[in-house]
Amino acid sequence: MSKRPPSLSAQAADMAMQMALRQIDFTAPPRVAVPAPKPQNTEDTLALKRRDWLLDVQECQRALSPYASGLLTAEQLSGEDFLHSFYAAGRPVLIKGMMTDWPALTRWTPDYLAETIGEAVIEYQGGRAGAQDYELKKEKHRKRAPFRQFIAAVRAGGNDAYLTASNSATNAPALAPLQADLGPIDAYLTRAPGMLWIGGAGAFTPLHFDLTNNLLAQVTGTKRVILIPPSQTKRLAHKSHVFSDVRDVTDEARLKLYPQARDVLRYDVVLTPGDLLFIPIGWWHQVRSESFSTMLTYTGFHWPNMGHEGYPAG
Ligand SMILES: O=C(O)CCC(=O)C(=O)O
Repeated sequence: MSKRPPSLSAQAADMAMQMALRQIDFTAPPRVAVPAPKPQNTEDTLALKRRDWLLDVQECQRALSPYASGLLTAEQLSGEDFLHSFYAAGRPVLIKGMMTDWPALTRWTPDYLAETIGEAVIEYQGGRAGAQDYELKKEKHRKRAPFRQFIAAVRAGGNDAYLTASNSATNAPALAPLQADLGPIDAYLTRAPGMLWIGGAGAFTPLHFDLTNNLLAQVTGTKRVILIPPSQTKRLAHKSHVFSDVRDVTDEARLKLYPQARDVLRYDVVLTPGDLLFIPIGWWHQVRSESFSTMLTYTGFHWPNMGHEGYPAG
């Protein structure tokens, strides 16, 4: 039975809600103002050390079995299997073969996108080259341009301009013509619209975690994702909101500053067109586009995804 697509204003409201749930935009006032627990005395410090000890021991135990650890690749995973083995378990998985009938997989070249959206003005994250804090200071980096001009900029490559999930709500009306090229992923997701990412080779999202479970759907080009389990947090200089001061665990200069991040347990994965990557809440990740890339992210799962409630935002 075909469902009527939601209206554009409903889509924009839905995307704004999804962004709020991810709580990546931390310049917005926190919805739940729980003060960050600061270790004030030796009792608190000892409690933290004991928690880190337990996380390490549990990680070592999981490493005993490939059923319990590692990043698995699955082919056309059913909703039941996804729920029981990955969503409920809080375990990442790379899933292939779920997007084979999406027209976008063959259509979404830079030329096609530029022709389809043309001169419509869109919002993107700009002025990122040379800035370190473009995720932390998202608002400062919001820019606008005719879509065709934006595509020309990302085609040239680099990290300066990137259309990200934080631009989704604003861009919903302008980018609506692209919706027809996407398909549903009914096994895992409601029909809530995804959030679009468009960037060039070199676009980089620094190390952070999300406050929701998140499904990445790669459409065009390739992206290299590094996933790090929550058990490794003590090695990642977690000071600001959901971000790691390490920023990039492949950057020797950063590793010199944060040597404890060298030995971090990590899983590297390259996303190619048609791949889905499930990133559970709290898993650290950094993402680098290896070519012109388009991708959608979804948080509208069939199962509860409200872990952000009560996050001590600080
Ligand atoms: O693809 C990217 O650049 C970042 C995606 C991401 O980190 C996220 O959706 O949380």
